[in-house]
Amino acid sequence: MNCMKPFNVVINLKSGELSPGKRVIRRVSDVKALFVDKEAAEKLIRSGDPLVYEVIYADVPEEEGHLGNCTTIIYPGKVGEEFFLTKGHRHEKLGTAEIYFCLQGKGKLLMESVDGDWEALDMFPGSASYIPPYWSHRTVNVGTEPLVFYCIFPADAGHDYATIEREGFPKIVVERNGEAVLIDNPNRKGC
Ligand code: S6P
Ligand code: ZN
Repeated sequence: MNCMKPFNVVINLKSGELSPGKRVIRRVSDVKALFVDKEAAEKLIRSGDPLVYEVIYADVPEEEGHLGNCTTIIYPGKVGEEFFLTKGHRHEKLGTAEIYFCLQGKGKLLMESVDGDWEALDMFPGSASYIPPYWSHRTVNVGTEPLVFYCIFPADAGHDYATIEREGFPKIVVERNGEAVLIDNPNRKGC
């Protein structure tokens, strides 16, 4: 029997710092393949390779029955005209859902179902977005401040990054006349 003890983590609702937690960081060089404008990505890498996002995980066993939880902080910025984003993934256990609770900032949650439907939900402080089973998900910071959100998911859900790396999302989010606009992904590959 698993006799793990209950525990708290403390989340700073403004910065997204989660303590104690385990941090993963992604710079432009880690996500450059996701952006359409490769030249702009290389230029950013040469000029200091800025941080795109951080994920801070609570220490929970990646086992059935547990709930993984973490904060994600996406910094404001763009590669060319495309806003900073997360790699995006679907869960290895495709039949697992997730909730994203936005604490700070302004974002778009892009999703695609295994049937090829797509959706984009607005993220804003107080929004709690439900990602159903069988939907891949990527988050985009469309504001000028860090986008901070808290995620809860089955701890054994796993991450499949390869499918999205290979195919891309149907839409990308770009800035046009000061607005965040969804347009077709010119690099989208067939499924
Ligand atoms: C995990 C959950 C989030 C993301 C995080 C970073 O299932 O969806 O914790 O891992 O927002 O995104 P990504 O695509 O780099 O894992
Ligand atoms: Zn997920």
